[in-house]
Amino acid sequence: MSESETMTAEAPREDQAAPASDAAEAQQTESGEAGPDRAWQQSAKPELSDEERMQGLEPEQLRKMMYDMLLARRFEEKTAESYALGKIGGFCHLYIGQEAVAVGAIHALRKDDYVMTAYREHVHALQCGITPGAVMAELYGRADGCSKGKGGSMHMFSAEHNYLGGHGIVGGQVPLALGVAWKIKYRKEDRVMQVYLGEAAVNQGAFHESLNMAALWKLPLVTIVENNRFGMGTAWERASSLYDISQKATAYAMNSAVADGMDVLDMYRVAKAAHDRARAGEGPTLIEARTYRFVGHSMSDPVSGVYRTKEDVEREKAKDPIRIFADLLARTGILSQDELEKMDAEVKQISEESADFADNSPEPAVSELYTEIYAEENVNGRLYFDMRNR
Ligand SMILES: Cc1ncc(C[n+]2csc(CCOP(=O)(O)OP(=O)(O)O)c2C)c(N)n1
Ligand SMILES: [Mg+2]
Repeated sequence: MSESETMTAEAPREDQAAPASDAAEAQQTESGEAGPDRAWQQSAKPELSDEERMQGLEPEQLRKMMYDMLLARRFEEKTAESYALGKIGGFCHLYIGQEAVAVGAIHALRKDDYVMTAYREHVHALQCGITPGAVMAELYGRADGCSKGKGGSMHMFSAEHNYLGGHGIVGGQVPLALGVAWKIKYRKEDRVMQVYLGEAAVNQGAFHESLNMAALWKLPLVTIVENNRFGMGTAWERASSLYDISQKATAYAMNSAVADGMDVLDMYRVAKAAHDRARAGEGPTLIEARTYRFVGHSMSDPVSGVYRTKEDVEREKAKDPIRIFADLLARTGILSQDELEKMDAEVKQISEESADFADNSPEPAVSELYTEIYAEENVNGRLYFDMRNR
């Protein structure tokens, strides 16, 4: 990792010395356009050749990254279809457009590392190795879902895959992840805790308390802010006095980096460096992944209209992370157009099969209502909620 990508309070990054007046200027922007573009100019994505971008990764792993992003996209398209048919109920937030973030960063983890995220989580769950069938069955609220059909879209979980959810309270997962990172250090394990959150959560108190403690105790916590520019319908520059999220790390003398969240290899590069530091006992890193969602906030929000225009979305779609990576793999001879199409047909088939699997999975038994809760049944068949009568 080059010097320019990390910073501590002692050694601020040159490219991120954004004057306060810039933030004020960005705030005056009504459309949300000027802020993001200006901020990108300030951040440092190094100019790399194709070879450097691929970081010596084996062709097989590069193809797997492509496969995972394609599967994520097709799986979520199938999810949207099933939702429209009424097979999935409740809240449902899709990740379409943001695939490179979780796919790149989780490829840079080992299987025994932990992942935790918010409610836009289907792809993180898949990437941790939960099968498409178990994720889709969870979306359908069925017994074969990874949370036995009791969690739904926002509360997937799998201890077996070190996937710790799936959290609906904005920012609520960050202190929990801090606790896991503390556990890793306390037990002297060689593991990393990777936690994701949306940009709208970073002005919450719990985020700052967690970062401070993680830095103070040099915990192996890698915090990835998925900056997709909107918290529901509120543009980031209308909600925050500071545009550049990675700068928040300076308050805690913590390493930080900006990653191109539309580039799976940039995500891999930045995350890998953060994991190496965490394993070496050098403490936490804050990563700001700049990305964009091509779909509405949730299934009940239109793609464009009120807070962003159709043209805004179309402009960002030109940076589709799947297209960008497919072009790289084609021109370097790693994956031809034909091979890509075959791969696409395969993941579409898997997505269809996951929906069939979910359809055929039973509803959870009523008795499941009383398991995995913070209470136990007493002799009268009533629930103890405070455990005092045990
Ligand atoms: C504590 C809390 N406040 C408000 C909400 C309602 N809410 C759900 S999603 C959301 C926007 C969060 O945006 P961001 O963190 O940027 O994540 P994104 O949806 O863009 O992935 C809000 C305000 C909530 N779930 N929890
Ligand atoms: Mg957001």
